[in-house]
Amino acid sequence: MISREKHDRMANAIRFLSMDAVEKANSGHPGLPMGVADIATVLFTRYLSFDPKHPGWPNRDRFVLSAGHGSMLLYSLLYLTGYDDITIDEIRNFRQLGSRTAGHPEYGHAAGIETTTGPLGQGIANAVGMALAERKLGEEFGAELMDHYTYVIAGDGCLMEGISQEAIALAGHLKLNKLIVFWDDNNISIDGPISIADSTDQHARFRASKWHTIAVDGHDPEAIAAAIEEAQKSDKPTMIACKTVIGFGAPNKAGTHKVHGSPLGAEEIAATRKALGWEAEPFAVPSDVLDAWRLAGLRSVKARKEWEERLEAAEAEKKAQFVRRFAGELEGSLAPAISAYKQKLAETKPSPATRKASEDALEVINGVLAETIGGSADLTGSNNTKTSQTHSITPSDFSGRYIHYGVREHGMAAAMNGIALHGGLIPYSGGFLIFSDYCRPSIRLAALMGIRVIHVLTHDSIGLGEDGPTHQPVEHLASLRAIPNLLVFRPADATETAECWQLALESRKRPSAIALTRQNLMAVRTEYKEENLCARGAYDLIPASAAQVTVFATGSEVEIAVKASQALAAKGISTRVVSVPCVELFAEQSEEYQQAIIGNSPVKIAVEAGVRQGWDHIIGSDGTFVGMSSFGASGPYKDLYKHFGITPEAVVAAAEAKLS
Ligand SMILES: Cc1ncc(C[n+]2csc(CCOP(=O)(O)OP(=O)(O)O)c2C)c(N)n1
Repeated sequence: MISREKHDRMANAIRFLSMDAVEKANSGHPGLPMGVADIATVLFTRYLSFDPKHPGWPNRDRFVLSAGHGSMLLYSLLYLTGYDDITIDEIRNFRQLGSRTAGHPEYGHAAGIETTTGPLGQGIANAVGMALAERKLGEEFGAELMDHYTYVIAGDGCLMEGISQEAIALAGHLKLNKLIVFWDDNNISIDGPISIADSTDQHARFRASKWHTIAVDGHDPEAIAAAIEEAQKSDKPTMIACKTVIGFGAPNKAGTHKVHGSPLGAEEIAATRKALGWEAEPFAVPSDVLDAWRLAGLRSVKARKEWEERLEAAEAEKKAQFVRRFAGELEGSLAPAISAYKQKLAETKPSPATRKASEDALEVINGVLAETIGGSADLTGSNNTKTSQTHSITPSDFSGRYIHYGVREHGMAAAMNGIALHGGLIPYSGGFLIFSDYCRPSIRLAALMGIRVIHVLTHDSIGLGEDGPTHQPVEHLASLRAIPNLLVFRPADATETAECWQLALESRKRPSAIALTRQNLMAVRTEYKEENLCARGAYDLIPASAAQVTVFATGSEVEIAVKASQALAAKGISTRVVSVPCVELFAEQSEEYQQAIIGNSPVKIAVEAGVRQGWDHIIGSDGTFVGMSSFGASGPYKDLYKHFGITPEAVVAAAEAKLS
């Protein structure tokens, strides 16, 4: 039992570390850590199950600081509880180049940072994915191996962001009752009191989304503890509204927006030291307080060891699966299964839309990998993401492998990040390429974090036809390609689709977007090759020596390039066709390979039913681009391709014009 006095001193250690680090960095956000220090102290010293010396323990509770600007809260907690990665020097170097203590918590910088937060609303939505993963894995491996809580601290900003509604609606629907969110109800954001911009009754809102809600004084440790215990018993996710004072303890600035995001200043810090009775020097934590925190860090060692014993005692196959999946390794049988499938494709030469080819590839993949968990933002029949193995998950039955995310692309993408971060599962899901814009902030964070999530993005051009320009992506391939560390695949036929899926799955440290067509495409890869040709990003599909013309194309436009090359060849113009299923992988090849593929034909043409941006790297600024330079239009897709001049005839004419 921790006395009130001890509790206060432990919470004050967070407050002073945060204040002092922000002061030294001369930037940062002291208000939130000072305000929620009591909540965090109760959680970390009495409830959170974690082991700083074994931070990757799969059954640990997850803690997400959704209000990432309060990063010093998390860094203080990690230092105080004894994580090796966050030393007092790291705290001193808060926000400095090369430190682990970045401005906002960054996944991968230090153990204990469960996700990258900062863009408000993402963390709470990640946590929904973590809680979902916990529930799913608990169903699959049993509570003896997977049974933990997911805790979140979210601020007013997180709850104002639209993504939070998508997230809480999904969590409420799925009854993710081991998800517990502390709302830092401090009535302050940057511009001033919340009342200048929001009048939401958050309790009513959460309850309407099928959550349990509790209200407490966020500075009363026993009330916080009682609320956590009540939440743990709930059959719904719980939101605990914690009334707090931002910048608690600062005599002149507490409770105002002045403590939100600026250093307090030497004078106010001195006054706070006095007010809270804290005599220690900056960055010094009195030994009795540090000892108490370090003891709190040891609280779950026994639970962790008992869990390890249970894993050891588990049936051999189950244990091996669990260990493999949490290590993020694929089944060895995946590659042979893809090879066998490619062999079949070479024999049958089917000509489906690539969205259907993706479904067929997934049928093979999902048969081999039990860890894939599919889904769609209410477009299952259009995205073709559901296979015979992936039954739907329902609030009462998590034995399935398919999530109906509802019409919530942003929430879906953020939940997928949470699922991947949790471990044990590989999330993939479906949406329209056009609505990748709705997921973009989460896709970007997946790329920044370097995690394996796979977005199936169908209806990838004017080729979707009649739905018209609101649904026809034009700039989306270019804009996704602009995100560092994201692989953007655009396969040309069923074989390339299978290869791109394999590459996406094998990319453990980056997310993938797979752009797929609605319309049928002819097989362009007609011979079996064991090698994954898409792995180099671009390759010779139709070689030609001393080619006068080289046509580069992706996805549905490869067929156009092939037909154009045949017409040009018939006219005696030697033409090469290069398929470019993944620009990013191509850019990673050796200089020699890239040069060889780009080649030195006098005429270089790129064909892609999107904007030119990005293509000059391959065709040069004097190259010819056959694609889109405006929004699309509504009509049958064949008419649209003619209307916008993306046809074999247009490619032939462009080549001839350049050669003449
Ligand atoms: C998506 C997004 N928009 C804007 C910001 C900039 N921002 C950082 S903190 C903040 C205000 C948040 O207020 P609140 O959650 O109440 O935090 P507190 O003032 O209590 O620290 C804003 C607008 C951001 N980080 N993310």
